[in-house]
Amino acid sequence: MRLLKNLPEIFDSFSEARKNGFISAKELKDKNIPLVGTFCTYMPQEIAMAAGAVVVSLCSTSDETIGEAERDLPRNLCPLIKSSYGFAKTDKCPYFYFSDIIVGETTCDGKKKMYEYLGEFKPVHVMQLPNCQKGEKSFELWKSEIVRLKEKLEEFFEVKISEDKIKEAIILKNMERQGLKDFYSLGKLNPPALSGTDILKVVYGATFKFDKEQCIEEVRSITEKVKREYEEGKRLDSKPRILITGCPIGGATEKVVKAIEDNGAYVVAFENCTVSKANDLLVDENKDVFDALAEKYLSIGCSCMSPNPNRLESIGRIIEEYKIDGVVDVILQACHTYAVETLSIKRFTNDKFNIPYMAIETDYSQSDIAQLNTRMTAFIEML
Ligand code: BJ8
Repeated sequence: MRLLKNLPEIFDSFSEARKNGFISAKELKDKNIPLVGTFCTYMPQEIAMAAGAVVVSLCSTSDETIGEAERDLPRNLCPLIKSSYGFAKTDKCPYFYFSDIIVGETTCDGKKKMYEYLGEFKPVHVMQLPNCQKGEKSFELWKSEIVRLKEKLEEFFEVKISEDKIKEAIILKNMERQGLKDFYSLGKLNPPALSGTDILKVVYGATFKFDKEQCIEEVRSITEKVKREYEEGKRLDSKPRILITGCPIGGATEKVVKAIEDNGAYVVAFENCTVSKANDLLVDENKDVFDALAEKYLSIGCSCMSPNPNRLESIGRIIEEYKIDGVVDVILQACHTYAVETLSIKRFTNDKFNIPYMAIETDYSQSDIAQLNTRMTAFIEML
């Protein structure tokens, strides 16, 4: 595929994908394609894809409906949960509106309790996620939950989900992950080829492009174009290189990336669900499909796991491969698991790699932008 537009236009077209949600979700419904809404990276998307459904993330990233959510839920709750609930309650999210069923997992306490209320608006299926990545019992529980999801979707959509179909979905989803990985791995280039803002536009935007084959093709073409232009000498300035880790980022929380890049550094890598947690590890195509899916998804290094060594392993690898100068941990307000984990991430980055670390607590409002700029300026000056 040839890309005729220039790179900034192409990056913006990925950002537009989410905004065009109503039209694209309606087009799917007009074609009778089922829509499965999810809130978490643990959801084994291949099962829904094998049922012929399209999977869409419902994690909301704007504060538009938080006021409405606070009428029902505590104020001192993570904005991702309040906002997601608020969009569901007010019917303002086209993806929620058009979803046939919601699949959730027992991750953090707030999210799993929210699913109980979402059942008032839509059919909800909750997968019981173990609290620990290691051990046969955790693996068997998660594998059996994946089989239970398959049975639920078979019954709900009145389809047969064969292992061959799951295998096909695994291969397609792996191609998408590999394509995105090749793209965001461009962050390893030093000096950088593109900003963290642009990396995020493409990777986050790709989750709202429902024609997977076309999306894979587009992402591959962008990667080639960026590489070609880099070789021709189109490079950004050398600046301190930042790794963002922590809670999912996107929409309102892009303010953190902006504050870093407006104040003298580039974000070259994202160790969170928006980017690497979802895509770094592929599903093994040579194993039993349920074993392979259980293995891949259970290895996600989310702070709801205890202990959570996979997150440290992933952060360590990124620090080395991307030549990171500083780590910024983004914590959504009232996210206890990520907030408590800041201590171990700080110790890990300071002691093992001797690089500066900063934790930022934020929400979906724009009221802390001045404070973010001040803190980022001070942090980047240290690097
Ligand atoms: S796999 S990071 S998408 S749970 S920020 S709602 S943890 S209180 S979003 Fe997440 Fe899945 Fe983990 Fe990823 Fe709770 Fe924290 Fe809010 Fe969170």
